[in-house]
Parts: sequence; structure tokens; C-alpha cells
Amino acid sequence: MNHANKRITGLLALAVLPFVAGAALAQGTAGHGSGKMETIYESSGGSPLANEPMHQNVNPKAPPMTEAEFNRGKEIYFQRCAGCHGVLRKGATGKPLTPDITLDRGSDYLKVFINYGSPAGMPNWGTSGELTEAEVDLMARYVQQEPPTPPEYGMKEMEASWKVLVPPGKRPTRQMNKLNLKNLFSVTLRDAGKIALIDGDSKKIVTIVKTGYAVHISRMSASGRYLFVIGRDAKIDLIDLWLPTPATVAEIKIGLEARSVETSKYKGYEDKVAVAGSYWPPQFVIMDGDTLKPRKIVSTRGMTVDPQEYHPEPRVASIVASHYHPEFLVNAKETGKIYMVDYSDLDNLKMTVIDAARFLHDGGFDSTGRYMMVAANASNKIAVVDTKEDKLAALVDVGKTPHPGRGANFIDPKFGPVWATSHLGDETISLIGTDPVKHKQYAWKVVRTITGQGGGSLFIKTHPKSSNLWVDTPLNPDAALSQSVAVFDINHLDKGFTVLPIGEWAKLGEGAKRIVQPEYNAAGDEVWFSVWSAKDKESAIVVVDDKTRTLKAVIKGPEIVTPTGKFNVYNTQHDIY
Ligand code: DHE
Repeated sequence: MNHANKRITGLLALAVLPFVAGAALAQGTAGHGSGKMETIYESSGGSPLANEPMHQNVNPKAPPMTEAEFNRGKEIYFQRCAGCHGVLRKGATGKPLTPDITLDRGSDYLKVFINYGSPAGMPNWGTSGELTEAEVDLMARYVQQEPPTPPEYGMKEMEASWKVLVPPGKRPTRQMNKLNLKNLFSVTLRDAGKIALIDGDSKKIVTIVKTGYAVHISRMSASGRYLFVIGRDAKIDLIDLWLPTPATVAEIKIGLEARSVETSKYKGYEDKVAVAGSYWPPQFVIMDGDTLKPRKIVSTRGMTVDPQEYHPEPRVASIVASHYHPEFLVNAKETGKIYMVDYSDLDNLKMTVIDAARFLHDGGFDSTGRYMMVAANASNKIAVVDTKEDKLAALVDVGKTPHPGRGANFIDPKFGPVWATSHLGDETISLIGTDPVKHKQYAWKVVRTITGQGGGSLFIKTHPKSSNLWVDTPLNPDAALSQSVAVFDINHLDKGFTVLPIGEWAKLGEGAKRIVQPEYNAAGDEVWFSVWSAKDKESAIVVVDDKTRTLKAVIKGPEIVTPTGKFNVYNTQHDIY
């Protein structure tokens, strides 16, 4: 690739390729040792940036590559490597791979490293069979070239992508269907680029809505009317649940790669404002809640909390909406900063910037909705923010690589109200006291650590009406664990857990059948699990009766393609978990 300042334009036709790595994960072929679960997870989705034309400079000192080789290297890099090493290769949870470092190491060293991996977490891409010998050689040369830079994406691009399909004035003024909206589920059909709206009462699919690529999450507006869905490609669909058949009424693409969207929950601002964060470019955008009209873009580029060094691409991870102020809490992953963004006056934007800890990822609220609990995953910490006082309440050390989803709130018989997280990197579950008034001595401390089935957990869940605590282990390399779920009795946590063979209950053919993300129905008496296999294999959703812990229903069929997240309207609307 020897053309200075050339725009690389290949690969536009390969729109599905970024998700090959994710498909391998769903298929169970991502066969690294258990110490590599974090890496596999971070490289699971592939980045839509593989398809983007990028600016590229030549590095005359690097081993030569043809343009075709460079394009293939870029494609592999964004599928497998960018999640850990960063888009610009400046390092994130993985080490920096900029030419000043890689040229010094040289091709032979790099080839060994890519082939065999490292104890620090680099997967053995070559010996695992995921990259061929020629690809290992290609990647060793690729990382010695200057990193190509993806384009910026600002107001002009957002406005060009923005469509209001049904203007607010043409929408119904009351619910025009007979659905029990409270108990509707938005189910991510990841590799189909769609969501299924499933009626929680009848377990029937109401409709399927086409969304962005590799849909990531759904969030509900404060009133329970509007559903926001975001894809990895940063496309947001705003779905109106009041239409005779719920459908998209507005859409926008807010960047080139994204994971999070949220809407205003503060009194007086219900359904009025929306926010979405992107991985690339590193920024977030505030929009009108009923049309997605983009209003204000804020960059997250800046200094890390510790050491205070400039980071060029702090990705926006989870976002929650405050119940105490007209604010969004936006978590910037690489810098470890939490932006509390006041959306009441966008022309005179006020933000409280909280220094938490690096590698902020996912989280939710405590049971009162006052404290936000967010995992700084590679720092092995949970950051607690008091959203009433706009202050960091604590940084709590937990197990290895916490991954709570939104976490689980319940009353521990001994320690009072707690919020719990499971971990990707070990088998423990950490329970943190969350009541600084009546249980002050336990507040923001790990009051109990219990042991689950194994590492590789992504999500944990309970419900205020239940005494069960569910812990999944979809990324555990042992199929017996990834295809089942552990359940604890909250009133007898010391008695250990029971294992339910959810994968078996689904009665599917071959496939990875990873059990992912427990989600309760509105009544809190049943739990839904995804049985996640690759796109070309059968998947399902298994519904379990919460009280008896027995099988209640299996939802399957050709439409249920790679189900991952499930979002019950009522629970998501009210932050119940
Ligand atoms: Fe997720 C939430 C990022 C891989 C399923 N995921 C989130 C959030 C972030 C994130 C930042 C929090 C959003 C919020 O609350 O606003 N996820 C990432 C990644 O960067 C990562 C590691 C790699 C990638 O390339 O995407 C990744 N995630 C996965 C998966 O492999 C999962 C299991 C399947 C999939 O869809 O690819 C997956 N992520 C989910 C789900 C949630 C989520 C189901 C929402 C959970 C909830 O209960 O709120």
C-alpha cells in the first residue's frame, strides 16, 4: 500500500464480514483457553469500521504490502483486533500497536506473538486455527504500517442520514392496538439486523422490525410509548408502540460504530430528549426524543483519569438517564470519565465530569434509582455515582472483569439492600451494599462474595417480586456451563446454586446454544433466556417459571435468528432489575 494520502475504498461490498467473529462466538468455535474470555468477548462483534474508506499514510520503513493485502489486513484488524487495541491502535484493554513500537519489534517477533498469543490475554490466533499462516504473516506486516484513520462524522452526516418516517403530528394520540404493552419484549435478532416484538402473555411474535446491523440494545422512553433500538453500525430506530402495528417512525445514523442509546427520564422531560454514544467517532449526540433530530454533539476525546494522558478515542459505553436531574450519565470507556450532561439548556451546556476509573463499560442503578453502578471492567472495579449530589460515591474493588449488564438489586438477609455483579474473568459474584442510610456500615463495600458455576458470565438478574438470582455463563469454554444457567436462592445464598439445563430444554439441533441474558416479564413471575447459536443454526428463547424453576415455554422458529438481548417494556422503562 504505497500511495500517500490515498483513500482506501475497497471492501464496501463485504457488509456482512465484520460479524464473522461474532458468528464464530455464537457457533462456539472461538476456541481460546478460559483466560482469554475477555479478549474473545471484546473481539466478538467485529467492527463495522472494516467497511469504511479510511485515510492512509505510507510508512516507508514498514515491510511492503499491496493495496489488496492492506485492505485484507484492515478487514481482519477491525474484525478481530480493534476491540482491544483500539481503532487508532493506541491501546485500550490491549497494548498499543503503533509503528514506533511494532517496527522496533519486527516481523518475526510479531508473527510469533500473533501465532501463539500471550499469557497477558492475547489470543493464539494462528495455533487456534482462526488465522492461516499467510494471514498471520499479513497481520505482522499490517501492524507495522501507519494505522489508517476512519473519517469523522458530524452534524452534516447525521442530518443526511436522518429520516422522520411518520411526523409526530401524524402519529396516534392514544394506543391504537390491543397489545399489553407493559409485557411486550423487544428481542435483539443480532445477525438478522432486526428486532422481534414478542407478546409476553401469548409468547407470539407481534411484528419484526428491520433495524441496524448487529443490533445491540433496546431502551424504553419514560412514558413506555417509544422504543429506541441501536445497531453496532450506529443506526437508531425509533419505534412507536402506539401504532396499530408498532413500526419505526424515525431513524438516524449517529456515527460509524456504536453501542448505547437512552432517553430522558426526569420529571417534565419524559420522552423529550434522547442521547446516543458512539465508539467511532468518540462522541455522543443529544437528539429530540420524538424525532431523533440531532441537536448537539460532544466529543469525549481527552485525558484519562489516571495517568492523566491524552486518549484519542475514548469510546462511549453505557448511558443512563438520571431520575434526580435533567441529566444523562455518559460513560467514556478508555478515559474512565463519567459525563453528567445537563440536557435542559443545550446552548449553555453544563456537564459535571466525574473521574471514575478506566475501562467503564456496563451498569445500571441501585434499587432506589439514585446511585448509578458502572463496571470499570479491566480495572476490576465498580464506580458508584450519586446522581442526586452529582458526585462519585465510591470505587469498589470486585472480582476479575466485572460484567453486570445492568446488575441485580435485592435484599440480602444479613446486609440489607445490595446490587450484584458477576464476572467475565472469574466465577465469583460480588454483592455491594447500597443503603447508606439504614445500613451505612455496608454501603459501597463488597459485603458478600458468592461462587457461581464458572467464569465467562455476562449477565445477572433478579426482580423485586422474586427470591431467585440468575447468573449466566455464555462465554465459559465448557459447553456444559455455557449452555446452562445457575440460580441462587437469595434468602439462602450460602447454600450454593442449582443448575438448569436451559440449552437442553430448548430441544434444538447442533449449535453453540449459549444461554445469554436472563430477563423478567412485567409481573416478575417468569424469566426469559436466549439460547444463542450461529446465524445458520436454530436458536430459541426459553421461558422459565420463576417460582418452580421449571420450563414454561420455548419460543422458536425461522424468525428467531441469533437472539441475544431481551428487553421487557415495563422493566426497562422503570429500571427494574
Ligand atoms: Fe454488549 C450492553 C458493548 C459484546 C450483548 N454492550 C452493552 C453495553 C455496551 C456494550 C457499552 C451497555 C449499553 C448501555 O447500557 O447503554 N458489547 C459491547 C462491546 O464492546 C462488546 C464487548 C464487543 C462488541 O464488539 O460489541 C460487546 N454484547 C456483546 C456480545 O457478544 C453480546 C453477548 C451479544 C451481541 O449482541 O453481540 C452482547 N450487550 C449485550 C446486551 C446488552 C449489552 C444484551 C444489554 C444488556 C442489558 O440488560 O441492558
